[in-house]
Formats: sequence, C-alpha cells, structure tokens
Amino acid sequence: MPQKTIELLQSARTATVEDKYRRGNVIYLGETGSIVITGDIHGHRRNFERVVSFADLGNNPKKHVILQEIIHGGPADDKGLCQSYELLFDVLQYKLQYPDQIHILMSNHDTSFICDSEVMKDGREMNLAMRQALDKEFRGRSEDVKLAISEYLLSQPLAVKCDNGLWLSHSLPAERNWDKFDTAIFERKIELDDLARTGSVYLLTWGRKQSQKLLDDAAEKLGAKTFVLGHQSQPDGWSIAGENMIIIASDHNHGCLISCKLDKSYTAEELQDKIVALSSIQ
Ligand SMILES: [Mn+2]
Repeated sequence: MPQKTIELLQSARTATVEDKYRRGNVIYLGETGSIVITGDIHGHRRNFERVVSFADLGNNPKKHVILQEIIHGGPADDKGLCQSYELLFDVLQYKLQYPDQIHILMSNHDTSFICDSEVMKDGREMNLAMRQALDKEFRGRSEDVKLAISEYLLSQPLAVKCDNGLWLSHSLPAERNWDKFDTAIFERKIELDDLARTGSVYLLTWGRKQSQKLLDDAAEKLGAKTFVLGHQSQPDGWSIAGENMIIIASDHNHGCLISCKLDKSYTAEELQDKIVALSSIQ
C-alpha cells in the first residue's frame, strides 16, 4: 500500500509543521498539564506500546508525550534488513490521533536517513539496512516512499522547552563544537546544509560527552534549567550525566520514561524520582 503510506507521511509532516505549540523549530510548553518524556526507541515496538499505554492520552487531554529516534533497530528480516520503518509509521498514526499532544524530536538517525549517510549501531550500518528493506517492500514506489520519509523527518522540531525549565532535545553539541553551534537554528528554516557535518542540526543531534561547563553555558544561552536528552546509550536505562542533565533510553529491557508535571520545576536529581521503568508497564 505505497500510496497510503505516502499519504500518512505527508499528513504527519503537516501535523508536525502545524503543531500548535511550535514556534520555529521548538515546541514551547506552558505550565498546564503533564509530560511523558522518552529516550531513543530504535524500533522497540513493545516499549513504544508501553509508552502509549502509560500515557493514556485518550483520558488525559492535558498530557504531552515526547518521542525520539524511532528508526534503526528492532525487527530485521531473514537477510538482516531493518524493518523499523514499520514502527515509524505506527508512531505517526499515533501523532495524527493526538497531533498537539505528541511531539517527535529530530535525532541523528533521522539526519542520516535524510542525508543517506552511514550510521552504525551495534556494529551494523543501519541506513542501508533500512533502505534495502524499503526497496524490498515498496518495489517500484520505494523512491517515493523514501522521499516522503525524508520530508517528514526533516519537518521535525529540534527541541521542547517548558516554562518549568525543562529542555528536551536528542542531544547537545560536543565540547569542541560548542562555539561553532548557531542557536539561530532553533528559529530559522532548516536547510540540508544544517544536517551535514559541522551544520548546527548535525552538531546538536550527534554530540556526546558534554562537560559541566558546556551544560552551564547551554543552560544560560538556552534559558533552560534541566536538560533531558537521549542519544548516549544507557545500559541501566538512565543516568545523571551532569548537575543539570539526565540522559534516558527507551530501547531495551531496562529502558525507562520520565513522567512529571509542567507546573513544577525539577532538578536532575529530583527527576530521578519521576523515572518509570518501561518493564513495569503492562
Ligand atoms: Mn542518536
């Protein structure tokens, strides 16, 4: 059903661009309601289902769900081709069901798909593995489906900023690149050059190992109090990786989410009490 898939991707792109909380490339949330924050999903369907069940958005119209890095990982076919796009399509159906409650952040695996560049995960090159799976499923329409996926991914916001001081993004730039990072990227239109090495979307989504000094500078520059990021793998599901930063992962059996209020401010230490193990959710 390539045409239905393409239409789903186009609708998701429109909903993402028109998200009522979006200004520029940031989702701004006020002091009303609550938020469920997840880390990288990487094709982990069971954990995504647990997030949906936990959030129960149908009964919680003032709750927001933040998702990121849906693709690359999870089920593979008998040749090892990556079928995580199937989960992406289901996540986008979820977005369309609750368009102003679900916000999906741009990740580096998304930029690698858009740029058709290599990305390694657990020793495997995932970009080609997923593209070949798409070719196998969509045959003559696979280029159209890939283009629609790229256009959807490129429309995603870069960060969520909450009035309570929480800042959520896939990552932050690495120390050595902090002075090359242009924060105007949060306001202006994203161009493909911004995704290439040294571009500001690249620096934001691929950066690792932020020092406390960088986190303090970033907090001041971005007007944030506490960062919640994904991207850096977390064998235990999460870690406090700075006085004002917690990193979470949602892509394995020890994965977790954070569930907290928007009318209350939290330090990274206080957020520890708001962590929910995904394995505890039916
Ligand atoms: Mn990542």
